[in-house]
Amino acid sequence: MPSTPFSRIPALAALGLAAALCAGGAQAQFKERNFRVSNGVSKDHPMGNGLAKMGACTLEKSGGRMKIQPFWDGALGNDLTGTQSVRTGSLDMAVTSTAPIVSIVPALGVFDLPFLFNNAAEADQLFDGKVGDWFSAKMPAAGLINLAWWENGFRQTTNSKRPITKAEDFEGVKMRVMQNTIYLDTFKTLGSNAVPMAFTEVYSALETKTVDGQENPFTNIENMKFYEVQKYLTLTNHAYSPTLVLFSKKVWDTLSPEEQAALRECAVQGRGEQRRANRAMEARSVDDLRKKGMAVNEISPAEMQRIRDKTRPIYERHAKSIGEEPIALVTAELNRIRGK
Ligand code: TK8
Repeated sequence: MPSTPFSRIPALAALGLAAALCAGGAQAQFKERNFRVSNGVSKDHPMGNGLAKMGACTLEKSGGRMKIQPFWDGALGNDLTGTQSVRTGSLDMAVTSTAPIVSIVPALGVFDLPFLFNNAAEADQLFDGKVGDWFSAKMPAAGLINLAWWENGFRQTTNSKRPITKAEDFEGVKMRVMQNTIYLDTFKTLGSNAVPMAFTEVYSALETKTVDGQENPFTNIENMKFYEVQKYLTLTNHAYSPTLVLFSKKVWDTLSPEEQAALRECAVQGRGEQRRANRAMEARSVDDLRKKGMAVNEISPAEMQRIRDKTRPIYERHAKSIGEEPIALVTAELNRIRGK
């Protein structure tokens, strides 16, 4: 007499089969993937912290099947060309500032308006809320999925000619700016000779004095070693740059719902880590950059007000190219956050 009554074997077998199917099903929801990610910054940038966190998360959720593979220093293209490759599906992901891709999604231009944000806390609230979702919802029409909003940071000004202590000191400085009409206008309005250029070309342009200066968050100034070719650092905080974590819609549409959910959840986990690492590095940056030989100065509140006043007309000049709705949404949300 078999030890297990026949009557019970089918049920046990069915249970075993179901368990195997579930396990297999869970694994079947995740195929072997290796998503390549383009970055313009160098390896030890806080973007690397974010991508490491995101990658550990996708490996864990997929039973080791979904890998994230970062490439650095624009090896797979600069912000714009890398994003174009993502749109065609020849590249899976790109981590990029919004400014260089405003030609693809004009509404993103609102974030280039000078002095739009007062601090990172209000930026986080805006990007991680319904207004951030509104802008992310604009991306699929361009063949892009924005997985999360990460941080580039508040932008500072460096140059090799002189300390910038007042509005007039910008005059005659050949300033590299991102390939973006609002940044071009901002620095022309301040009297600089603004030169649009991809991030990947900035170090050599500074080194050869093709340009005198550039503007970027502390982490980029330090990570890209601009301190080696720039003497003066002025704390202008003239704009807050967000970062997009873009995924190719062409590739996205081939993924299972579980794979898509894992990428979104892990990009949000990466966001927390990237912002944390970015802000920790920023907190040390002024000291670090002084130690590396930069002359660091702030501008007096009165002079900063003059600079703000000089750049205010830019809002009106670019309202049409950005679009009424994005400007109205961002303005209303910032007023709400500020309790106005
Ligand atoms: C890095 C760039 C950089 C940006 C720039 O890929 O180009 O100055 O601030 O962060 O996106």
